[in-house]
Amino acid sequence: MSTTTQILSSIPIDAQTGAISVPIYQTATFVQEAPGVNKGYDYSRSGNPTRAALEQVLATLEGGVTGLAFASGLAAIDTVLKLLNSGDEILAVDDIYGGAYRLFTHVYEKFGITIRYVDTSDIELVRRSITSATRLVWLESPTNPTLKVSDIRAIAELARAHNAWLCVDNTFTSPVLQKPLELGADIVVHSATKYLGGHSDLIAGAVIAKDPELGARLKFLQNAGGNVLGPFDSWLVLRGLETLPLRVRQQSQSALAIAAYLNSHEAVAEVYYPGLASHPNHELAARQQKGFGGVISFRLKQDDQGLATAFLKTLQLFHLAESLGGVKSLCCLPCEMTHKSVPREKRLQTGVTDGFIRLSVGIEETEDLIADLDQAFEKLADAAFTTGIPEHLLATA
Ligand code: P1T
Repeated sequence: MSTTTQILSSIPIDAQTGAISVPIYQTATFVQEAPGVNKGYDYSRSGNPTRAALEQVLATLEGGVTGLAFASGLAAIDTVLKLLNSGDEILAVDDIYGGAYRLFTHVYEKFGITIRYVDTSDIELVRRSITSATRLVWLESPTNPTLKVSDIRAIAELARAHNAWLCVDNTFTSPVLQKPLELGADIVVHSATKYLGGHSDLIAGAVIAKDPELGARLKFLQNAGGNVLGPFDSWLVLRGLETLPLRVRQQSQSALAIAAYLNSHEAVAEVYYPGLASHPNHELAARQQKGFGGVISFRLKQDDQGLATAFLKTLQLFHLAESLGGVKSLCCLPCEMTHKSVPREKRLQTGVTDGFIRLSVGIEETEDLIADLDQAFEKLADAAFTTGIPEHLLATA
């Protein structure tokens, strides 16, 4: 069954009214017939029918048993971390979303959890780094923002052998392109703010677990912590999901063409996109994913923050904003935006220089997006690439 068919057929028709769109149960509580006697719901933090419909679709889509919807991607990640105890260790990919880095390092370390960041695209390094204290292996694949790809199946085996859970942040690919639970992961998380929602109009997160017992522990933590997604935003994510495969297909197709365009541009030093044959993990990505996604990063030959800023401000269809995965194309400068909470030395180690640029490709026509990049390169070309950054572009940078 295609993913679109799977999504559309797993969104329930309302049994009471036949409504084809899931009703928004905008309620805090549910009237009980007698104390403890109810129709399956007692209080919307513990469970809400609109959220429950979304959670079921999320579980189905990722091939899991339990799906849980949260108020943000970070709330989802936070809930997974609460599975750990003081003294436990997380082995995490070294190139990671800045907010996840901040939560791991500045919140959980103080509770006695050790976090070690390694390049998980190097399986030997993972093998050498995993210890008997490792309880959780944390991957983004592809990573934010250098699009590094790790071997999920091989790492799942290593994690299992060490009695550790493998959690994969599947935000960048979405279940349309990659299903980590089928590759052996125990937990998948999403910033549903991105591709799942798809329209840059909400903040949401998701956790999906394969094992019912682990799912029940996560559901307990969801209710205990209370970081749930509200009914209206649950409905928005459900509506976004209906077009997820169509959007992701278009975004991946455009991104591949844009990556190839950037790769052949004389002003570009390096393009980070797993769909390019030159990407160090291209073969693994082609095997592990059904497509390469809509995020591309690159560096200009003149790797300079001012020049990159001027370039970004010259773009018209790519809007300068945090986030990714929406229908409108976005661009950003990770060092000042999404990855500002990662110390500069650490950023530089993973290649995220001060001039490093990230693009999120939307659903505009491919040629219009390439034309937009082209006009930005042209404006910079004469003055900037030969004699430095033009004053008028830097004035508002
Ligand atoms: O923003 P929020 O919904 O809380 O999701 C956090 C998050 C988790 N995981 C990944 C891989 C992410 O990229 C994010 C959020 N990222 C951005 C806002 C960004 O622009 O990269």
